Amino acid sequence: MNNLSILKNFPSSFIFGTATSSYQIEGNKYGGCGKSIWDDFARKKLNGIDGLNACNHYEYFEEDIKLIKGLGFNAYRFSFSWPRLFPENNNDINMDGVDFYKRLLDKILEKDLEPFPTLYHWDLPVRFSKIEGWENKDTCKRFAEFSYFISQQYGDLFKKIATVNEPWCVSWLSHYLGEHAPGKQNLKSAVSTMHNILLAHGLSVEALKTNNSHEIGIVLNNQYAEPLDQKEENLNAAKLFDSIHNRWFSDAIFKGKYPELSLGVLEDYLPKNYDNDLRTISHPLQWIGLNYYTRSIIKYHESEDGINYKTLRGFLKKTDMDWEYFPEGLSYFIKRINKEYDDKIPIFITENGMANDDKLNSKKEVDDDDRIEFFNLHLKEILKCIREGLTVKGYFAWSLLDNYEWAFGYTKRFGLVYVDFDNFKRIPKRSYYEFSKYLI
Ligand code: GCO
Repeated sequence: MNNLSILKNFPSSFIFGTATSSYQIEGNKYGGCGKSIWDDFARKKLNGIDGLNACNHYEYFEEDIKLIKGLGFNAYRFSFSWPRLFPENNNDINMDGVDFYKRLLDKILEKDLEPFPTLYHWDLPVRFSKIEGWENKDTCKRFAEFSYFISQQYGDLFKKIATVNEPWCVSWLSHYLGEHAPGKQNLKSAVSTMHNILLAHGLSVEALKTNNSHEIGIVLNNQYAEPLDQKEENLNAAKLFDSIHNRWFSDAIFKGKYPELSLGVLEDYLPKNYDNDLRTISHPLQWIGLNYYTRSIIKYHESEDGINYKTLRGFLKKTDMDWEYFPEGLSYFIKRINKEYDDKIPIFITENGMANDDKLNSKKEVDDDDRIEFFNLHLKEILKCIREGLTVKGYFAWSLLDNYEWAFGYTKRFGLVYVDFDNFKRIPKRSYYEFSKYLI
């Protein structure tokens, strides 16, 4: 049996928390929430499996915050839902929504947890589809207004705030691979979104800066690129994957430029004078969030559009998403941030976790030993980084609850807490008790 006794070795100042996102847990049928691009996508592409109910966190949030406290954690990462706050347009506020996040933040603070809110975790109000969503710079401006609103409304209730969650998913996964809303498969759409979502981040930083007390960050997801073998074509393919998936976003944010390798294939699709925006995109940040799950094996594969690679799965142990366990990648990227971008910036692992085929046993318990192993292996890497003097300051397990796993609907369970989606009953898994055993 695996355990998490490693937790005893972490410095007392290290932050442990768990992360969620609005669309995945809240349930948009409650509290006057408006529709997002995910409702539309679910209707068209996912047989209507959507976040209508999700975990009904809207009604169960007090129980959920208690559950976080019960883990011995001291922080909670969640996201604001733009369509909940502005269901119809950017002027008419839904007061139920405003009240909901006030009650949520009050509860978080009452339990002595540090709130780590995110402004955008993919639930773009569906009305923006009419103007092509993130392909249109107007959406970036509206996002800056939304950021300002949040800062004005709740700014004295949190310190740290993240602008955008995983710009790669917002752009490449959703506009080139077509796997997430809005489900486009078009290189031009993808590249303009890769730029605009970063511009939206930069404008959001400017809007948030009107409140001096914020510590502003962004959350990037990195995936390790393992070349299939040492053949030159595969080595180069892995470099291109890394450049598009990872470096595009971190180079822009930390260095104010896009990597040459990516520009070689993508520059033609960028808006004219994109250079000017890079100054806005690279405003200094106070912290950086890193989400890490797995690696991909990369093989050269010629393609008409110049994206000459293919991703394969390897032979390491896999999670229920078919993602390989590759904990070494986590320390690799922590090191990269400190060595290549900024040796002082506080790094928070804002997501890490696994889907497991969890089932209730005869005692109505969930024994998720594989998840405990997964956490243990990744925490080991983090501890190594701390001992090397790297600036990693916190770790957020993805996720508190089994929830709506996007295009996979409710079939993939990532939670520390099992959810019965028929009646919203929450049942802590063994991994939950492992954290609390060492942290309380
Ligand atoms: C992410 C996503 C989460 C996913 C998780 C597992 O930020 O990648 O924020 O919403 O559920 O990553 O796929």
